[in-house]
Amino acid sequence: MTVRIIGAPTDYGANRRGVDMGPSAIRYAGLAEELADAGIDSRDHGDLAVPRAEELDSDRDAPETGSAKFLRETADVCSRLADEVSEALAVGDVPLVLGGDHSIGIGSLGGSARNADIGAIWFDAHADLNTPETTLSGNVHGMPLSAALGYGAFADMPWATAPRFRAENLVLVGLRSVDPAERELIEERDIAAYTMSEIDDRGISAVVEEAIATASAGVDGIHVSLDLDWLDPTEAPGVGTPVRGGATYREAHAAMEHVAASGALRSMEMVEINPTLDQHNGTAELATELAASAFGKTVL
Ligand code: DIR
Ligand code: MN
Ligand code: MN
Ligand code: MN
Repeated sequence: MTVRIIGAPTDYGANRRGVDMGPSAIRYAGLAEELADAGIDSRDHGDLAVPRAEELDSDRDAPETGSAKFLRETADVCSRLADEVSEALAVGDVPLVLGGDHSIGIGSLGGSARNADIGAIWFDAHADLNTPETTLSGNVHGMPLSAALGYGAFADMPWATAPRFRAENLVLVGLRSVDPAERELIEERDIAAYTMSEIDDRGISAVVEEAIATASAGVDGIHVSLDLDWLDPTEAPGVGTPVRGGATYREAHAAMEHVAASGALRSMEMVEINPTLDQHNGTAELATELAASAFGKTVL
């Protein structure tokens, strides 16, 4: 197995500048070395070209799509990202996408689901299930799952929908900040969702084992999306939207180890790292360690 590293340095989808430096921060933290030390082969395919937000007009919302900032630019980057991800899979590589804000999940899911049925585990404080109609922020990083599943205005955006990904194979893990409309959607579509309270009660291993079973049921593989704000801000302060009460260092590693042990991992992404808000690049360093665990690093 070769891990193909693909950088997607966007910040179109987030309301604070700095997540576009995520891919650099993760590479500088030693991702390739961390993987090599663990005996994991990787190849870095560099970054997608992403025009800077300052050079664009931020309020180019098309009226038919409601409120979704930089939607055109997001569509462009995600279409190219989906191509890269699906090309990597076609030659047998496992894509590891480095964000960037979470809107790039639209491209990762789209590429991963192009030639296979997939499930997804979404490790995140947030549900990322807003639509252009329900969003309170206009930030597309709060919408990638609705985009991939074709909800709301996304139903008419073929670039956004992941062809072979269905809600019954989506599992949200670590929720602690959910908007009212997202709560309704989770209920309505019967989406599997675990809050931090459930992790407190049942333990991370039981929850993640169940999540893997649900996500991988009847599909060819799973996409793992790791929003670093899933972790507690004491472990991962360098993120755009920190929420207290997140996963611990050990819980995060345990979760990734279960992912590795499942043998179902098809593609992965790590998003929302903002080195300008970090302490000594610690959040990116943590991300490199978690990637190694997800791809099978063991102590003995
Ligand atoms: C909020 C925050 N639900 C939104 N979402 C975030 O803007 O839609 N996602 N921070 O990562
Ligand atoms: Mn997210
Ligand atoms: Mn989040
Ligand atoms: Mn986000």
